[in-house]
Amino acid sequence: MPNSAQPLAPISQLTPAVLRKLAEQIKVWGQELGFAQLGICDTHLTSEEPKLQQWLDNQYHGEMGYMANHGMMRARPHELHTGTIRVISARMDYLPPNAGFAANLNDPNAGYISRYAGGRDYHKIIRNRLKKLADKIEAALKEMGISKPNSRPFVDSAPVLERPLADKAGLGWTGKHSLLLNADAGSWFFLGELLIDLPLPVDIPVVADCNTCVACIKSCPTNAIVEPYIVDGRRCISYLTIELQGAIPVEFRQAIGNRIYGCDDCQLVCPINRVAPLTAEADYHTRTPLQHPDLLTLFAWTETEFLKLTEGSAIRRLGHRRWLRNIAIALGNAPTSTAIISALTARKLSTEVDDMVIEHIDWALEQQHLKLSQLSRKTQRVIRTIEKGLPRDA
Ligand code: B12
Ligand code: SF4
Ligand code: SF4
Repeated sequence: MPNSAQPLAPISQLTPAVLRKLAEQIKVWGQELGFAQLGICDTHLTSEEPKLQQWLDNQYHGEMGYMANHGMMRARPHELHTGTIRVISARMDYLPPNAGFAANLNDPNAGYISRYAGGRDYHKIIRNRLKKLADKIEAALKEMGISKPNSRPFVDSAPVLERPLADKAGLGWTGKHSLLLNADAGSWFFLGELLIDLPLPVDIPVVADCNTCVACIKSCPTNAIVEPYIVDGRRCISYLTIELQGAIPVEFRQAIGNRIYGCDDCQLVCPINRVAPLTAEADYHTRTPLQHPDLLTLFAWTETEFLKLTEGSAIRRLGHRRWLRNIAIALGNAPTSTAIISALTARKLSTEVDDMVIEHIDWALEQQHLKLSQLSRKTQRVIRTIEKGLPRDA
């Protein structure tokens, strides 16, 4: 332990051997902090820039203005946080136990909530853990008489290309659905990163690919994976139900089915996910009211109930209005029922809806009536057939 009065030496004093040992130690700390894996890469993402530009030029970001706002900073972590020379990329598993994917998707009277969102909001959890990792690095360097590194944690909302960085840091390879895949863990994990000015040794990217598989492309309900590795955000149910502020285009409403917050289909059909481990974080377990929830119960929540029952969850940011918008679509897609028609009609009169929500309710009512008349026409035909063909048993 150096004398506390002594000035600390600069980071440049660290030898390659010490940095190698520190990198190993950082990965151990990462696991102790609940991350499934950590990897280290440099900040050069130049080869990603034209692909990102093309994606933006194609308007695939839709209303996500934040994707276009920062120019090419997303591909330049050193511009985002000056001095950065390494990115410590981290992944954290979120697959909850008893996910019940098939049972939930197969029940049109229940809403489906993407399994990353049923528990506590991951942003805070991951940022806090990355901050703790930074504190451990700082303490270890101080112990060696080296000055404090300059670092900053990021997760999701920052203008940085997290998936390409994680790919570079050896955490997995990019699947055709554009998400990061890990041979031992599938894709049910979040990414986060610590930008830092320590010249740590970098990891080697994983060489693997999807081979001839195209399951995710074929299964996407809205054909959002327009080419292998390229997602047109505007078509993705995750964008439509979470990011989009206004009306959901009519062309996608039936395909959305009962998905009221996000979508997991491209991950559900992915063969690599067969080996995915369950999360060790109880905070990511799906809360009871959000596990296989009855659509009519959710639709009846007042704004106060919505805010209370989604406290601490990412869903809260959606707001009650868009929550009702999404559920209205799912109700329109549900089998015809007088209870649904009554609930939709009653909601239209509540003070909690605006024109945008009302338009979705009207669409849902139209779908319900359409199915009702189709059903009654069919039933009428059956009755006529019985009367004609089976007069004795009619
Ligand atoms: C914007 C965004 C979205 C948008 C757009 C999605 C998209 N694919 O871009 C929407 C709202 C649709 C979305 C949806 C989802 N998202 Co999102 N999203 C982001 C965000 C904020 C930015 C992604 C981005 O930079 N897109 C821009 C485009 C250009 O990047 P890209 O898709 O990676 O494009 C690259 C490829 O096209 C590649 N490319 C082009 N040609 C080729 C060819 C080859 C051979 C290869 C290898 C690559 C390649 O080059 C491009 C540039 O690098 C990140 C967090 C972050 N800050 O990075 C999370 C993130 C990517 N999302 C995440 C998740 C979990 C989801 C959902 C699963 C959520 C859900 N269940 O509803 C879905 C999955 C949809 C999907 N298949 O992508 C996780 C992914 C974790 C993982 N395992 O990879 C991230 C990293 C958030 C996090 N911190 O954990 N998301
Ligand atoms: S999340 Fe759903 S809608 Fe989006 S790309 Fe994947 S399968 Fe398609
Ligand atoms: S479903 Fe197939 S093509 Fe899509 S990401 Fe998984 S392995 Fe790759």
